[in-house]
Amino acid sequence: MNMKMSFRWYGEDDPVTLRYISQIPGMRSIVSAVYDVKPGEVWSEESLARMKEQCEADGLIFDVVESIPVHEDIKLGRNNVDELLEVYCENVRRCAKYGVKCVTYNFMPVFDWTRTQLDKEAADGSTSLVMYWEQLKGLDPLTDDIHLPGWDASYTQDEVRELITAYGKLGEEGLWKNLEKFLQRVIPVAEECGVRMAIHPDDPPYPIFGLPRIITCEANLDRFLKLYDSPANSLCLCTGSLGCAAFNDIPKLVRKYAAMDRIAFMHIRNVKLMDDGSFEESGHLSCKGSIDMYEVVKALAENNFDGYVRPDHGRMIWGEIGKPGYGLYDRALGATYLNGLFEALEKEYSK
Ligand SMILES: [Mn+2]
Repeated sequence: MNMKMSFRWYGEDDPVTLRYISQIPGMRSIVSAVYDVKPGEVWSEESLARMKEQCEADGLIFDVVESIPVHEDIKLGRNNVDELLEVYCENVRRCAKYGVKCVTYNFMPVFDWTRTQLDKEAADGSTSLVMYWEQLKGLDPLTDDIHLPGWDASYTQDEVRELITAYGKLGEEGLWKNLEKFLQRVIPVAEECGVRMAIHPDDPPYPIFGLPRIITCEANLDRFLKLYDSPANSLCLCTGSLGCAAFNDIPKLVRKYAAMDRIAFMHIRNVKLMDDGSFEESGHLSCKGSIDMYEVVKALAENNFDGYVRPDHGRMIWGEIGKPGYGLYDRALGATYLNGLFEALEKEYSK
């Protein structure tokens, strides 16, 4: 097949082993990261070499990194930004040295994603991540003690308040400016070492608690790609993140950016949108959510997409216990479903 099927692995502490991942039909690549250092620190070559070896021992290729986190001070454009950008570039070079071809990152202020519950039970007993506006309403992180699931617990409430205030002052245009500075510095390094940088969209793709969000919609994706016109400056197009806003037409976006060869990585999962803008993560099938997966894969196949694909979050099924969204079973079912769609559509469009 043209596309490269991949699976996220959280390293040696992940209850899902590389051996199990290698048993999923058609699995090729591992998406991982070095987890024992903080953002803004250099990744050790030993850790990268070990990751590469471990994957190869199970017949898998470690060639996608998700993610090299961007330090808040880079996003905020604080005084130490040059030093932090140099560390970032060094990490890209080191990843490339150990075979990595694609590096995912995001430019979301403070929180990588927002959900109100990680184990919402469906009628069939499976559980998944959800965001209900009803549960968010009336909460103000500047005055309340909020601990939403998935938020970095290493921040104190005061630190969170300080960051939220700083981002409020920075605003969207300030964040765009700092993103451009990041790209000007990092993309030439990525080009030099044969890596495609893939920005992950904001999840969800609209402001939360007044924090600016910029990787959200077609106009902003266009603006982002124009900031640095190079295949090394590409998208990690996450159908579930962009798809939890009704204003995003996912197959249309996929078709457009695949035709421009500006998608390096596809995160494919489904979400079920509610009338009030709330959403539930659902199984991967088209019939289970609001996104038509046949149309998404068709848009890729029409454009001979040969980048990376991974089944993004799955539900917890069959009694599995593990990291919410990142169990083995439902993501494996997602990969198998996607393999079927890709085989059919790639054959259809390569004729
Ligand atoms: Mn994603």
